[in-house]
Amino acid sequence: MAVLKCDATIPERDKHILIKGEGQDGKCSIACNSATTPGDMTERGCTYAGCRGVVGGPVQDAIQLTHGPIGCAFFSWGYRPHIADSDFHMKYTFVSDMDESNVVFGGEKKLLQSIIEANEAFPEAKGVFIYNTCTTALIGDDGKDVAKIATEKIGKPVVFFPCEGFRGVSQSAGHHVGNETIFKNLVGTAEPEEDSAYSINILGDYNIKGDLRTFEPLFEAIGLNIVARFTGNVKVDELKVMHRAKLNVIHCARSATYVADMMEAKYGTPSINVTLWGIENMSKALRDTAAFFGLEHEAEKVIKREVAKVMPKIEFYRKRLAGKKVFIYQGGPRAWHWPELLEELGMETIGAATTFGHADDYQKIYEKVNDGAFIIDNPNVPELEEILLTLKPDLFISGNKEKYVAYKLGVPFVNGHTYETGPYAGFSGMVNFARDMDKALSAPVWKLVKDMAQPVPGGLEEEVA
Ligand code: CFM
Repeated sequence: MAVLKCDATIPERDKHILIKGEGQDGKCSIACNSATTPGDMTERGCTYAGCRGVVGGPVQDAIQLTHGPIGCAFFSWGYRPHIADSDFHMKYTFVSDMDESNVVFGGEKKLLQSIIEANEAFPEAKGVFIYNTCTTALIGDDGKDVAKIATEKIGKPVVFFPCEGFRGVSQSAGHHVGNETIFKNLVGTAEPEEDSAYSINILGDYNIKGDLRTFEPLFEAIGLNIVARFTGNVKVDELKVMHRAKLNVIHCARSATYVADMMEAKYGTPSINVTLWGIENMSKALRDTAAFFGLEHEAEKVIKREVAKVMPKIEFYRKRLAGKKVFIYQGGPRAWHWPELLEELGMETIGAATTFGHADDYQKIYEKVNDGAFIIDNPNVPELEEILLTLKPDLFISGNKEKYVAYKLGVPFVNGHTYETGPYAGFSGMVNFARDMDKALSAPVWKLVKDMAQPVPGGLEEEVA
């Protein structure tokens, strides 16, 4: 019998479920990062989504041009709040708008024309990023060649991302393509006017709802210069010189380790892994980074000052949140970052899931949850409903796609992807996170829902009960 009732017709899903317990030798042997089982209504994104939406999209002064049908451009535009000093990339999206006749006769001419037109309309852009889609890959358009011709024509870097949607099993492959393409086409193509011995890149932060402003000033306060962010609030010109930083500080290990590895191989740039969420983690991130440069003393001063500012507020929320049980469903790493934050607030992670996590992500989740915790890879909506009804978490942390599932079932919800208010990074962000969880849990509406709502007769709730 399937672990979850709703999986009776897709027994393959059982391999993607694990309950932490004895006899597992500390190893999380869950099936993950593999092709979705046919019939499973997956919530995953495609390779194009991971490349255009996650890694390339935040670059603030590039023309973000989708080579494909207009729907691909529309649905990858504007949903992720990776804000920047210039809102060019959020305000506009561009597409070659492939239609049936272009599919029959080829879209290369149309792509070249789109690049030229877009550049004429927005001469302030510092480059053009072209993202390949399933359609244009299947008909064999040579976007790379078009990019080469266009670079000469417009005199700016035109970068082609081979991120056709079907290329990998999830958006995770798109991160890889995004890293590799930016590395090969931009990194090291210019030299900075000034060089600093105390310089870092922040890799794998995308400035969701302004995350950067919570921690950038802290790194600067200990005496460090940030050359480039990969890719939150970054400019094309900053990506070109990022090879000159002395250290890569990796925040999202899933989406940005690739570029760190390539920089290490080519330029010898060392890197460290950090987590910029949570009081303990943020302190450790500053400490570890500072230690590389011999700035330990400065770091301690900053940590002491900043932690003192937020601790009274954290204590306030800790009293209100302690003991609450949480189910987490994130794209990848956040599912292993949040349990640590929740623990700082006295809360417990009773279940965790990711959309596209790899084995290393699941191992980290496994090590951070207690025995009996429910771990599931890439859950679909019926599975989520069943989990929320049987596990009965006090709080569900997930994303926009799952928000209404939680609301309908009367489960308090916090958006861990794009945040309720945010930002959630850094010391000050931890206060926002705690406050949003408290708001979700204490909202009077849940009592009304529980008192007044009637389950659908014969619905899932009855069946599970
Ligand atoms: Fe890294 Fe991200 Fe995440 Fe991610 Fe994402 Fe995101 Fe996420 Mo949503 S880069 S892997 S592809 S931390 S958009 S900012 S929140 S699923 S866990």
